[in-house]
Amino acid sequence: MTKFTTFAAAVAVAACPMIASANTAAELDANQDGYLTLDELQVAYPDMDGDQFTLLDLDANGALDAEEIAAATEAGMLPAPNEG
Ligand SMILES: [Ca+2]
Ligand SMILES: [Ca+2]
Repeated sequence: MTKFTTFAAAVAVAACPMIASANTAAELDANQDGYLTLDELQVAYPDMDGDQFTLLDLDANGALDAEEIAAATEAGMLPAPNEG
């Protein structure tokens, strides 16, 4: 069983879910659930308010998924934070 457990752990690491295409979004995703909430966005974008967030949250589920983040970025509404 030890061998199997080790193998399973290795697979789990290799299969670690990736957030689609957005490193920045992944970094902002504090709880790593794959979605950015207003609170998470405000860490990088303190000026983001509820009205802006509502505009970005296309399906109005209270969180931005990868598609919504990509759309917001393309629209210039979610500028990449300065990278040092
Ligand atoms: Ca999150
Ligand atoms: Ca959404």
